[in-house]
Amino acid sequence: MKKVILSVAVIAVLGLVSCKNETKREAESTQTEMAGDVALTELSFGVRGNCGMCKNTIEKAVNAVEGVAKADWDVNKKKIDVAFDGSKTDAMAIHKAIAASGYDTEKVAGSEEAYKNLPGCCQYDHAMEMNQSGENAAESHDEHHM
Ligand SMILES: [Cu+2]
Repeated sequence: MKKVILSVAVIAVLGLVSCKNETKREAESTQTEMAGDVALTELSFGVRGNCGMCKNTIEKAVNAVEGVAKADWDVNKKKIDVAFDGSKTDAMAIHKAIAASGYDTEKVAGSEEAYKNLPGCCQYDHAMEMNQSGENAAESHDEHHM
């Protein structure tokens, strides 16, 4: 009989404890929204170049400009897509950065000095057409797709 009373007491105590623990504290969901996301300016323009190494050089030059969020040069189209924070930089600063790395853009001729220091395969033709469709190279050999 004693045992029964004891176990009832134990259960009662446990019950109390667990009740205490379960006091629901509804964490108010304070979802800090990243509302401060800056609106980026997107821009595409022609840039001459030959190959994957050119791509690295050009994109590196653009990414080094403060405020640039994206730089993607297309080797087939001879064109770059950039996105930047317009409060930190502007299109001309990006053209100049590319030109300083040795590459011609639609607006600024590439630095001759930097051009001379480019690897031989990267010394593109200054008469090269910019902003190409990019389709000639890719679609003339349909059989080779994937
Ligand atoms: Cu190259």
